[in-house]
Amino acid sequence: MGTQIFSEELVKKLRSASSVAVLTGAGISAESGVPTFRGENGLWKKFKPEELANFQAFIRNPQLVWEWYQYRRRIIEIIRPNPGHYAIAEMERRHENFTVITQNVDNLHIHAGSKDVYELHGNIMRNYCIDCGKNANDDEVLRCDTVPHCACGGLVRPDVVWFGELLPEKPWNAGVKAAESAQVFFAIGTSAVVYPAAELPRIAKRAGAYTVEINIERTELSPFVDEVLLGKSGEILPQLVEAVY
Ligand code: BJW
Ligand code: ZN
Repeated sequence: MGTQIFSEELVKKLRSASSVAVLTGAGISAESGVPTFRGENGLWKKFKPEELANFQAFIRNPQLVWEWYQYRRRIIEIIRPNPGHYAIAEMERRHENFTVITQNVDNLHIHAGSKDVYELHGNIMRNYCIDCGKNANDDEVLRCDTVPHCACGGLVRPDVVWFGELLPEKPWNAGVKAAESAQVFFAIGTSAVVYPAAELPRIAKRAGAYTVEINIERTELSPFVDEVLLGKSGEILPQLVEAVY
């Protein structure tokens, strides 16, 4: 683990910031053992997320899509937050306003103790009926190997946001508000190619935030931020907490 040197500017800005926001993506959970969607160790080499994570795919082959989610639930059930999640929870305790906006569906920020968490793309542990909208979250559904049916006969789907679907209004609005008011904004472990989530760091930048990207590689967002910290979030974030507070 190399020792990360942080810019004076970042340290100073963080020390005096009352409003800080972070946008996280699959990369923050990579060190916990959750495969990312894209990039080097992206799990979904066989399937592009665009091919499975959409409603048409579910209607065409509900069993395939259901199995993909069951497979991922089995991973998510047994993993734990990593030092990156814990460092973010620690940062929350140091600022008056601290918002976690996550594209992840894995609950790891909550498990790490973050309180102000907004899930832009839903939550993999919840399900609902595509016909009547009723929630279907009992153990039986979560354990089902074959795609479950609701009492009304409708197919049960995971409560996540697929391509072409609108993001839930409350977390999206909260994310925009946090981006607009943050003095420091972090984009962590996201390839920043999926919109509208990828718009948030840009909104923050335009509103005057000091924007910082943490990623193991440069992304489409890198040219737009004030500072790129290259490396694993589970290593950089604890060092940042150590250096700043
Ligand atoms: C590390 C690390 C370590 C690794 N430390 N870093 C053309 C242009 C613009 C937009 C569009 C377009 N055509 C269509 C659209 C819209 C579309 C979109 O953005 N498509 C683009 C892909 C082109 N967006 C939508 O459809 C959204 N809805 C919408 O726009 O509604 C309006 C509308 C309505 C009707 C019609 C049309 C529009 C919805 C998007 C939903 C995304 N859903 C998914 C699945 C969620 C459920 C599930 O989990 O299965 O969300 S897709 C998938 O991608 C998932 C993720 O949240 C999302 C983002 O991925 P993320 O988190 O960035 O992960 P990766 O894997 O991409 O990146 C990981 C990063 O971590 C990498 O950079 C690594 O380097 C790094 N990393 N290890 C630090 N240790
Ligand atoms: Zn139903």
